[in-house]
Amino acid sequence: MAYDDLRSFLTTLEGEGQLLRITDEVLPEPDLAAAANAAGRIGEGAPALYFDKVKGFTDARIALNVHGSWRNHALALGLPAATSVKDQVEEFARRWDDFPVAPERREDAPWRENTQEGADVDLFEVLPLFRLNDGDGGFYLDKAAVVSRDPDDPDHFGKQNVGTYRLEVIGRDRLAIQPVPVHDVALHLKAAESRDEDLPIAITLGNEPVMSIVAGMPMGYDRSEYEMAGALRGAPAPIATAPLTGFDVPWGSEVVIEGVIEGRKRQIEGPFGEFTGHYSGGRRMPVVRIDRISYRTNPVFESLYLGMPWTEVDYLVGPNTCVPLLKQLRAEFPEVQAVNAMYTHGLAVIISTAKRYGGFAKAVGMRAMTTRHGLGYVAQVILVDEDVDPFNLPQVMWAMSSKVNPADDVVVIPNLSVVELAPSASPAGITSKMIIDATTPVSPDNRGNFSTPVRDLPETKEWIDRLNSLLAAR
Ligand SMILES: [Mn+2]
Repeated sequence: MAYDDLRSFLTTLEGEGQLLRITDEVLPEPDLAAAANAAGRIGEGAPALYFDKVKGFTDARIALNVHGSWRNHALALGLPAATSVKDQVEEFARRWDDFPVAPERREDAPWRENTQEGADVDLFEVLPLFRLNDGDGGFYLDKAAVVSRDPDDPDHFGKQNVGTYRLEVIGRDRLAIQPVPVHDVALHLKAAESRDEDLPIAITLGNEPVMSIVAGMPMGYDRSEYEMAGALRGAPAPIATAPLTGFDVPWGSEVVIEGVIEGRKRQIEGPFGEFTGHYSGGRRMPVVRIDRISYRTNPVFESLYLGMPWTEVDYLVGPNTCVPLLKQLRAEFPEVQAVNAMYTHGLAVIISTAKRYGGFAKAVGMRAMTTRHGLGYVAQVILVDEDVDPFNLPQVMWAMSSKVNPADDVVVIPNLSVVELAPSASPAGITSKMIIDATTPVSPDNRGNFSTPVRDLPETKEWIDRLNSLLAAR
């Protein structure tokens, strides 16, 4: 089941018991963010939250925590709500191989119903804005898909980028944007500024749920996010042409904001409580001028709470970070079994791999650091044997505690690149990185006393089934 817009997904969530309508009147601050924060503390079954009685707003519909549990993430992919995390990642990886699936261009986009242009542009009239964490410097749009094109190759569909970047509202027609250097929009902006031009952009809010997953996924520069969304949806992604920029945007979005990133202009942006679970302070960032807003009648404002894990962002960028790394590593090292990159967008990664020969696992770890995503993340890699499930943290801790001889198995490489937001980096953007090889050494790396591992008994699997059916029959 593929959803063409946010509203149809919210309807399904409600039918599955995975959307909670808050019918009491609430305060915009701190209630909205605190409720979304609380949803992340409830656990794997947490619902999406829907508010439409917010004090001070005569007209507001706010959806939070839409991807904020494994049940909701499964439903977004059209899987049964109870699908395990491991099965969701495996199904994600299977669908990845269907790339590219051409999008379907449609007319009559619902966001054409209402328009603000030029001097009439006023974000505060369209969106019920509220702050998330109590140290944030302002209102943020943190779950938008930002569309831009490569100024040096504007007709290349794959180089057109769709990404999620944090956006601070700094005026009724102005935003500040954070283009992290390892991300595609920064390349586009750099190209525009080197020509002394502005960079046109389209910002879409309230998107169908797979588009939100793809917009936060590390992908090759010239691979189209729409063609990937088609693969993951199992159906072509519906797109439409944005009226001002002519860019391709999701057909079903609630709001489409168009304008330009003004070339060579910077303004203070922040602070903002980030996906790292820490604030990033105020820094000089590029500025967006909004020239046109198109929006559905009675738009739903979708936002996302983020902070100390787990919060919605951890679900949103969990599987979508694991699978690209798995695919890139396996292309060169078919021995790689599974990748768990669900910790802080892959700042820490656990990889299970078979070993070709002694020293092999450490090479896999170094390769993970030099993937496209790894250049900005992957600061710590734990390697485990092929029979250890990297999603099973007790097994990973067993491997760490029983297989690692620190002098031989911990490798620290100084002064590598990392996103500036990484709190432990010093200076910002530079960090040492670490490989912990928790695999069993193999020849000619003859170390330790690993000759006789204890395995599950051959009959154990049969007994699992037997115990489960006896328990079910009680
Ligand atoms: Mn891209």
